[in-house]
Amino acid sequence: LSQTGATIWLTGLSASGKSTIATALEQHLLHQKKSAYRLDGDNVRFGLNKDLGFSPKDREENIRRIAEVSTLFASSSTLTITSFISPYAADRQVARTLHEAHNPPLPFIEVFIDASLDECEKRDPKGLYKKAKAGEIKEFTGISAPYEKPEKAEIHIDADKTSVEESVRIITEYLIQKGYL
Ligand code: GGZ
Repeated sequence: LSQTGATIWLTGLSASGKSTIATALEQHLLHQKKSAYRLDGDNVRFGLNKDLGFSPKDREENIRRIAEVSTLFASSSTLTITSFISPYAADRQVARTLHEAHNPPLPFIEVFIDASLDECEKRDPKGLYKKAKAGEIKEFTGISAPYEKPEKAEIHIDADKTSVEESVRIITEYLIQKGYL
């Protein structure tokens, strides 16, 4: 394949719009006849990682495995899009380092889907914030568990003010500029 593999690593709160943007981006890339694959909770947390919950240790292991899998996909020349909260900076760094240490190094593009907690709580599509505030869900990111904002993300999207289409455009412009697309 002439295509370069890369991992596009979305990070952000629950209800920030990660999955919607990841799906739209995947569709866009497939329409461009690029090999693209999306990893998200639906195909990872219910399968490979179904033994894991949401304690700090389990999230660390969740992200470690996803980092390994995304490295495999990216090394097969696939544009790999991951869509996980990945709240800990150290765990995201593990994912980045794994890509950089690969031979040849694989591009790792961290994309911060920066929606305010206020906005996410307003959206609350699954009622999870409401349950977390009522104490029915423990260790919920943003309420009773931390989210460490990225400080060196390649792309920062102000998700309160940016449409899904515009977000896809921002990411694809970056990929083109870097020669990955
Ligand atoms: C955060 C939780 C939790 C807790 C269940 N904290 O909005 P969703 O529902 O569809 O996406 C969230 C998803 C987060 O899984 P990740 O694998 O992305 O998390 S991490 O990267 O931190 O390992 C949410 C649901 O799972 N969910 N309980 N306690 N989100």
